[in-house]
Amino acid sequence: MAMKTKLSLAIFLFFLLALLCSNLAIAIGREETDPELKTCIHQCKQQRQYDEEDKGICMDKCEDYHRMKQEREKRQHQHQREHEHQHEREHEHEEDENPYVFEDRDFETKIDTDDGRVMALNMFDQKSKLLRNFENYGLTILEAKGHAFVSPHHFDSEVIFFNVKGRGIIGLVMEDKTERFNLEAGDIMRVPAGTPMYLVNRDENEKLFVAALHMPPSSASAPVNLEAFFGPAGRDPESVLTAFSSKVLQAAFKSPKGKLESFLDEQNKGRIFKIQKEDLSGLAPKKSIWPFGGQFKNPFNIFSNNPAFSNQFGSLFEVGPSEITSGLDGLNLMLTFANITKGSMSTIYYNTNANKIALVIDGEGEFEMACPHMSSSSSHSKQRRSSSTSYQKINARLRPGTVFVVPAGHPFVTIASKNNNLKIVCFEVNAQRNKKLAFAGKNNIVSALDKTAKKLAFDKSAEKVDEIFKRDEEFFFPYDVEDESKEEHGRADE
Ligand SMILES: *[C@@H]1O[C@H](CO)[C@@H](O)[C@H](O)[C@H]1NC(C)=O
Ligand SMILES: [Cu+2]
Repeated sequence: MAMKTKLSLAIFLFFLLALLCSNLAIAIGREETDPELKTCIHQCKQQRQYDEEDKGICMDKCEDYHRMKQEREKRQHQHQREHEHQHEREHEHEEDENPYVFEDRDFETKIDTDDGRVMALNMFDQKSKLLRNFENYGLTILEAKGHAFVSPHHFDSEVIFFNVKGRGIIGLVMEDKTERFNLEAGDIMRVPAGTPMYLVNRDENEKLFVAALHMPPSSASAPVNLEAFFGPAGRDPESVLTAFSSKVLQAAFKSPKGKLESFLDEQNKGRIFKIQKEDLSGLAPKKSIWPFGGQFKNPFNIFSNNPAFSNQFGSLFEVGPSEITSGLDGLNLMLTFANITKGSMSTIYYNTNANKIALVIDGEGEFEMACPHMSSSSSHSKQRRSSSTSYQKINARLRPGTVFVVPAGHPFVTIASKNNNLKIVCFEVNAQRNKKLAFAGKNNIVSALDKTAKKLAFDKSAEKVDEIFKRDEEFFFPYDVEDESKEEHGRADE
């Protein structure tokens, strides 16, 4: 017995030595028969004092140690791989720190003149896998100074305008005439793909802000193009006609050579320019006696509906495809407007089907979202979590002009600062059958769980669970928190 112990010790020491040359060990570990194992077995056989049984035991021990060694190497390897992986992910993360939030610098300037500009955010350009659900959409924002005119143009996408601020006029061209509509704050106007249109700021001083969602025409499903086609124009804005050959222009317009070109040369005012008061009166919409007379639907004001939720902490207005007069019928799109009272928050909720593109139009605040698709171990996160949890907190400060997107299924909150109401307009795409499901508030999905499932899910009695989740307010709450430094401290102690 004593001899066998001594024997195991010898084999152990042998392998310890081998482990010290671990580089070598890793290199050869994958070979069919480990030379070390061969040597070990060979040495067992060479021991003169061993009988056959001793030799057998000796060789078994060799095999055991060999197995252990292999396992250890495997673990080391795995660890190394995981480490490399983590590095990769961290790198990815750094490159695309927060693919869900967009600031000024993420927008492309499409038009920039003295009298106005158009900024565009094409989701397709963002090239993050996490934005797959959004890549067919684009958002443009028009900012026009007093009495500015945006030259007639069309898009090859459907456009849903939302008049954020100011007083506008939109002119839409049909085959044989133009229909004009006044736009007020909160108005939604659908412009079918390809419709020639122009916009005017009918106020002399106040700026006009119009946000527009671009989406592929009904049946198509492809990334949108935010490039406008300016037709009735000249050199600047450049008319699409300038792309055609002189011969084609001569024949098409029955005009002598070069006449049309010099005619086009005369427009040099740019894509947005200020117009005269007398021109403005020529663009004023006619009072329509019969509201359903035209080809286009009148603008629909988002505030004309009762809010879906409203209390002293905020209100939420919604307009969806079921609203026949909204123009959104058949579009699978819902527009929402949240007005979160200063110092309040929206509940933690998610959309079951809709993907949300949100634009902050007034106030400041915070956005938080849980996402399981991003690495949880960013280099600056102090709390390493166990590898099984990987809900990354996406957060951002919100201010006017910030855009954030929330894919379906992702729980999130928005919080208004103590100083101002936070106002957010959202384009929710894929809105059919969508529900907003909340984790907190009067109707929440936890309270709605049946008793047994509640008990099982939390490992607490259903009554205890209800105590936490029961709440009378719905959807908007005060953002009441204890001293923040205390909260941080509590977390660090965990
Ligand atoms: C937002 O809510 C405030 C009350 O908190 C109200 O005075 C204001 O008119 C609302 N604004 C909009 C645009 O609904
Ligand atoms: Cu995600």
